[in-house]
Amino acid sequence: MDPMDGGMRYTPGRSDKDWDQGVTFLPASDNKKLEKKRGPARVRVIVGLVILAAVLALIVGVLVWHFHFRKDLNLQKIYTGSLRITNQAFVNEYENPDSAEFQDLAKQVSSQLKLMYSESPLLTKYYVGSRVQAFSEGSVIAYYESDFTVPVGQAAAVDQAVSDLTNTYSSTKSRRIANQGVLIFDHVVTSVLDTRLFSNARTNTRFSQHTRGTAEEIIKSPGFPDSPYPPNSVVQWQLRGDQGFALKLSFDTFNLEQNCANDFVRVYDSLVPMDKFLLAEKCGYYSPSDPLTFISTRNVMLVTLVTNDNGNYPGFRARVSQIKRDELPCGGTLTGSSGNFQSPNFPNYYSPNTTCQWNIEVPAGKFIKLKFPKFMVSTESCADYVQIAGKSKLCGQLATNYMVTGNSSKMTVVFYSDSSYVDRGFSATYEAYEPTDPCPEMYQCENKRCVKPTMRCDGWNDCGDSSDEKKCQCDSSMIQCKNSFCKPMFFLCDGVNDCGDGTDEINCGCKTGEFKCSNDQCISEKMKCDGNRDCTDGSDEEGCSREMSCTVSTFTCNNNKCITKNNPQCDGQDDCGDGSDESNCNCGKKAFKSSRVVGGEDAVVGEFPWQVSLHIKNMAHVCGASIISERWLVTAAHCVQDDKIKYSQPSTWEAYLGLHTQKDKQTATKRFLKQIIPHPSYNPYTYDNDIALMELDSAVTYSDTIRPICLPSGTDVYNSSDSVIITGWGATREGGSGAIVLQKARVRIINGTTCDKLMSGQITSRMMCAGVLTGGVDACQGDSGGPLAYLSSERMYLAGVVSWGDGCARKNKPGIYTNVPKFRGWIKEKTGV
Ligand code: 4AZ
Repeated sequence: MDPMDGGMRYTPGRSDKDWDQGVTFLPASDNKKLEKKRGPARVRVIVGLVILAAVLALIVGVLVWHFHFRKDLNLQKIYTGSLRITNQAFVNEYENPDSAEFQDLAKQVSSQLKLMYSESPLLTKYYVGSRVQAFSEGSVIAYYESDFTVPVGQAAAVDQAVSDLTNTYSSTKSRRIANQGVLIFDHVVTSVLDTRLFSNARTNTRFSQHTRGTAEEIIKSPGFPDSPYPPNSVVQWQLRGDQGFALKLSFDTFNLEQNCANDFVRVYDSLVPMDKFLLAEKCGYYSPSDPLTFISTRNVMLVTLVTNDNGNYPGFRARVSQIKRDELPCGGTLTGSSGNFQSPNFPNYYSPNTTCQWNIEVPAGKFIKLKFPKFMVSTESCADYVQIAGKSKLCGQLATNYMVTGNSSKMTVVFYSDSSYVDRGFSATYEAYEPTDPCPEMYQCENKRCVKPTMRCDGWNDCGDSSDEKKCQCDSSMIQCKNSFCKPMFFLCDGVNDCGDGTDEINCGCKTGEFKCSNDQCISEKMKCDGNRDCTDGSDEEGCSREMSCTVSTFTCNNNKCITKNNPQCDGQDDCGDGSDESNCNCGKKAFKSSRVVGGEDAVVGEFPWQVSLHIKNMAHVCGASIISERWLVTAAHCVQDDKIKYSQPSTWEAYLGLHTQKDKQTATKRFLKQIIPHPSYNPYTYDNDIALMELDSAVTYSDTIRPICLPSGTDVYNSSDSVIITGWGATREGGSGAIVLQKARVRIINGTTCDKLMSGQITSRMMCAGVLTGGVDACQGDSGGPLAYLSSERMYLAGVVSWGDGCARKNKPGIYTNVPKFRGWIKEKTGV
């Protein structure tokens, strides 16, 4: 029944006649009667109207959904692919998409692709069309894009169908598609095109270039070097060489945004962007002295630059030349007692589809020890690998000087790379050893490494597998752990389980002046409620009366969410949900992906681009400082205290940024100071709150050698034994003279309680200690104000500021540093950073 007839529409009928008349002529005053009489009909009309409106709304809704939203439920899917046409010969005209020859062959390829997809009923339904993008030699390789419009729910099935179908044509066995068409295809490969490469929101540009003979062509990001690359762009460079050659692409400048999710360059071993032939995706900075260099398999390569709407970076410049792949050393026979070899193109990226085999043979009766000073072989599930003596495959990044020992005078080493994701490769050395004495005059670890005999039972894991610390008979200066480890005596009862079995922490109790944590750890009473989690369970910060946002042991996001994880900032994970823990992360990275202080070594140029040298004007280096923004430096308050010289006056100072060698001041960036803000609570007697801020008279421009260090959050914690780096031009021995070249040294965080004991109770919670307690490595005079840097999530954080110490590099006398997380709020308040 039509619902409209259910009383919604009023058609006067015979039986209604009287009622109708009565309605018309009843006196107005008899309203009640009127209502009573009209009641059922009026309700029916109202109900009818409501239902009518609902039905109309439903119809409109269905139509809107059908014509508007339904189309959004379809996805545009683009597959890029390549295939080899075995029964055609390449002609030069195929390089020109406007030529009749190109268009003729492209048409044939497109129609045969259509036939190929028609072999799958599913693909036939959603196939839109194919476009041939390019051809290259061999016999003829066609590069294409195929479009599909796919309902969302079918996307995975279509991916699978494309993959299944192309697999049947992927073998080297040529097939004529459905026995139709004249072209015979093989090596059909397809990949889903990354959606970032075909977003309509981006401007698309494509360049083609053919490098010939010994010529060297240049490709540059748009605007380079005069202006930054444009936002929201996809730029592609299709690169070709002559037949029989491979292409070598060397980026001599590469300066993109740090975050590859925003801007990136991809290099493909193909003429279309296919993941199967993706050699690398790169962003950030690479040094001209250590250029990124890629080698193709054949005479084609594709470079893509994808940018989003923010970030203002110079871009890249790369040289393209031709090489003969077989001229790169790859494998061979190696003899003699020692020697070395490396992956092709090392230390630059090895090429895809490479297999090299080295046969090493040392004098009879000796065994082979193989060491890898550098080993970086793409980690994609060991798709690329090094295999030694037919045993398990090595891949990924191995520790420096990773070692493998053989038990014969012969060894084979195979290096294999597949079609995608390349890396820098490896360098290797081999040497013969006496089977009876594998570590002459050294201690042999269980993992076969050799370490100095003095490293045995010294409390540190030098072997990497702790075997140098096992079965130790400790002398009286060491704690004898039950598990037979020895640990330095000052680790006794310091609240940290250094032995691993708790021996060093039993029967400790807590002494006067100490606070007992809920986990029985003892810490200095001064550390209770100081805003740092000194007890590993954080119980020293519980029940504190101070007002805090979230708690002291959490990170407060912009959206007021509290993150309990340690050091959540800039770790690549959006812990806050609003990205606030991942904002302002363009810091703490050196420009170059290359890789005084007492006991240190020369830094590499640009390795610590936040390091500043503070000079008294026209005189010499006095203190260090760290760049935290284009305008602000952090240094030590004791560096800016007046004595005979007015150190507190900005006009006293000149700051050198981007300096490496004190002799090369003229090449560094010099700035004068606008203001100096020492911490108001700095105590010149105790060195408590030893921190100061310096504002530059004008902003600096960041470069490869000038960039900021990250500031830790107020809640960041450093655990004892964490490794940190100190840098400076200070004295290289106690009482000695300053360094010319910037020095770096690695020290470890020392537990606050231990340190307070070693420093006779002079440590406050605004200080932290770091050093090597056996002595020999430390900051020293002239390093003050400089950074103690902590590496977290591949960024360096300003954990501390060099402050004071009892001499330099003395045994059991760590260096004392200002605890920067304590001053995070103050820094923000004064500088806005
Ligand atoms: C100084 O005088 C100084 N060993 C800095 C650090 C240390 C000692 C002295 C730590 O600048």
